[in-house]
Amino acid sequence: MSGKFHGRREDHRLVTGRGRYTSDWNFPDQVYAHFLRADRGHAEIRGVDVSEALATPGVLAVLTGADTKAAGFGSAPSLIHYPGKDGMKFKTVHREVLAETRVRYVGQEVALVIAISHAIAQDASEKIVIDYHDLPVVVDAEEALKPGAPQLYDHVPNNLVFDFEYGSKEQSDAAFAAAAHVTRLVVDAPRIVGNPMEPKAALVTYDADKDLYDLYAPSQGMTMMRGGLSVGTGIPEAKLRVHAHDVGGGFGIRGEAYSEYCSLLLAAKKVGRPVKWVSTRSETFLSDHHGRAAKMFGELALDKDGKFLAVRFEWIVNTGGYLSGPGPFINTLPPSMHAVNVYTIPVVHGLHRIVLTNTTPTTAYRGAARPNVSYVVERLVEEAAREMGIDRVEIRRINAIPREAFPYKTPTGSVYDSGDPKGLIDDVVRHSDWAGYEARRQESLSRGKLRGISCCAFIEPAGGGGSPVEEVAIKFGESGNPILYTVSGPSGQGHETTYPEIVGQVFGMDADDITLRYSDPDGPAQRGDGTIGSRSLMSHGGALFQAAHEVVKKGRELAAQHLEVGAQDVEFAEGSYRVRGTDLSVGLVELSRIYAKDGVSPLDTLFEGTQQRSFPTGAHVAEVEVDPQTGEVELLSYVGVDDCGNIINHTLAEGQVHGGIMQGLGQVFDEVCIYDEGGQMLTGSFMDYCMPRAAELKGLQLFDRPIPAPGNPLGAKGVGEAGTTGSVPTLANAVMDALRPMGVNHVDFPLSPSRIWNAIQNGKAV
Ligand code: MCN
Repeated sequence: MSGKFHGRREDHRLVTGRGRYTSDWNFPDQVYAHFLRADRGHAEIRGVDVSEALATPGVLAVLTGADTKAAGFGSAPSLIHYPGKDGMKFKTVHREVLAETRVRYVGQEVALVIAISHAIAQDASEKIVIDYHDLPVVVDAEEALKPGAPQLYDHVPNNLVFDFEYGSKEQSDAAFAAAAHVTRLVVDAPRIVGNPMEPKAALVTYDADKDLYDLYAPSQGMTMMRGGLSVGTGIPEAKLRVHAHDVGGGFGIRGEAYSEYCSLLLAAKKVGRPVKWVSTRSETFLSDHHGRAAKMFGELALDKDGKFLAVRFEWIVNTGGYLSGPGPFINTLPPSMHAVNVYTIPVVHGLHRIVLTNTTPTTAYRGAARPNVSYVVERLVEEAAREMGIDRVEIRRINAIPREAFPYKTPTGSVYDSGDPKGLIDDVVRHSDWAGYEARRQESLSRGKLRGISCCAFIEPAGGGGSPVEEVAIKFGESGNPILYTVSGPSGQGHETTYPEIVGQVFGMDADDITLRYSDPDGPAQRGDGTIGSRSLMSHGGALFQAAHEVVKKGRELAAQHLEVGAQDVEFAEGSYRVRGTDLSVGLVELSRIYAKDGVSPLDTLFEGTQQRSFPTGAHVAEVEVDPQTGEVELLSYVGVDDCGNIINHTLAEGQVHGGIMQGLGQVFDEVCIYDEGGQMLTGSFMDYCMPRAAELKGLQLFDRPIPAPGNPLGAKGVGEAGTTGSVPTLANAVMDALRPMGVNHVDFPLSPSRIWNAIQNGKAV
């Protein structure tokens, strides 16, 4: 596809302040909302007195759990429809949209105040008196599993909502018993906060005549949000119109129909005026669903030559006080699909426990659980190489799935569509000048610095979703130029650039003459999934590609009639239909204009695409320097070689990998969300929570080594999360490599100066 960069078409609008984020929307007569949130981790609610708040001048309404219950609001359904260990059924738990009987984490919404200004609503909320009866709190998932731990729900013994098992215990026990060497380790992927730039926000209008709600909110696609809201509130989907224009970052956590949105729908109906709510950054920390929060135990069995025989895992996942839609799902089935990473490991066994605690629910956050998989496997491989005295690149090469073995069926039954891990490793080793590393290490040593390098490989499932179809549409607007419609909405991915490029190539038109309208409740495309799982280009982009061909086909018939020849005599090239061997022609857009009636063109096409999946792969190398005096780490270079199939826009794909690496870097070096024993978040602001900064990512070089995906019309694989899945293990292993001479073999995230300094003090220099 096109390797030429035309610039991101959305950027000019966005950097010149013409973006339209949720808080930019305003309606006449609008009023403002403020949520009163639980100030404690676990408590029974014995009474809520809103009388003083309600009597405050300027307050229009105060909603509590009794109101959302009376409205029939319920909980979102689970995505898990498969059995767990020994046939265990997933235990769903009910969440009161506004807490009525119990709160289970600090920040849970208890009451909603609507007033003529936000300040009045906030002041009034402080007058609400809640009679809490405190209950014992548990914030750590391992603690929550222990007998005698505080129980969050009567019907969930030991707080265990799901125990998922995959692979074969029998076979893995046998393989481990026969192994020449076994490497074991425990790694932690601590809880992190998504922190999109745009905080959670909403503006709701209610049209009483039509019984219609319009919700403006940052989302990763209107259909997922609409479906979730409908299930949560019982309001039919047809009565819910979700608008998501510009979205200031999604990262997985903007996909859900949060409780706040459900309450706001009710509020708008109750007060009969548009209701606006924009959360603070503190609320972002407390109430946006969090990422990761998993502890992983891993074991790798090897024969005497370093061939991998089996791998087994136990994960303990902290799912928070309630269940997010995707959280339990992304931590169970998808990780089993790539548990063997890029290696020919014949046997696998895994147990993943999803555990409730008095913390904010956790969900999919860039990479979902894939960076956990690559982290635990690549840490195991690295340690196995060290323990056995095998070169760490070589051990990867000898175990990598050969290119000719693709499509490759893993022991859990998933099929990797295409790839060449060894080729990726060879490329990245070359591009990173791995061979010259020793000299660079010596040079660092001469300055008193510890240098480390690592090479990691990964593969991840991209795509998927719940909808059986992906609707896209191409309409020829008033100017005659095509307008594309998709239900997936970008939150920074650049769909406004790439989708028109895909269709422009088929139509032989300049992409600048093609417009994308996403998440349009009035548009023709209304079914499909949103922007999750690095799926949009394959699924929506692929469907647009097919729809564009459909348009060209329809146009050929019309052009033949118009030109008064048989369709077989008409050829299409560079945007025009031409009668073969003549200079008779008509342009596609011109044709549409001629035959359009009342704004409808005979070329308008609604197309039903299908779900697409692929397995992007990559091999990354990072080189770091650690100052043993301070524990500070400097990233010196980062080289990535990725296979995301055919690339539509190289600059965008590179930007995606770059952004993903940055988020992995944040997880590895900076970010961690900490609760105290009472369930209070200790890292609830940017004063306490360290975000990665641009200057931390140095020496970035990205290359692609594409193998077209055989399964989708574009031959593309997802790229949105690859950087994160690759960078988490790569950066971690590079730091461990630097610390080895100090006798340190593992440090948990975040690899902050104090942790590293302490590890060096406690290590035994070798
Ligand atoms: N692309 C391409 N060639 C390919 C694959 C993708 O040119 N072979 C382009 C696509 O056209 C698109 C972008 O790269 O513009 C990402 O495409 P894709 O991999 O299909 O991912 P999605 O569009 O579905 O985006 C979702 C993915 C996820 S799951 C998270 S989380 C994430 C991410 O994208 N959140 C992001 N990238 C993000 N980037 C920004 N700026 N903000 C977020 O919130």
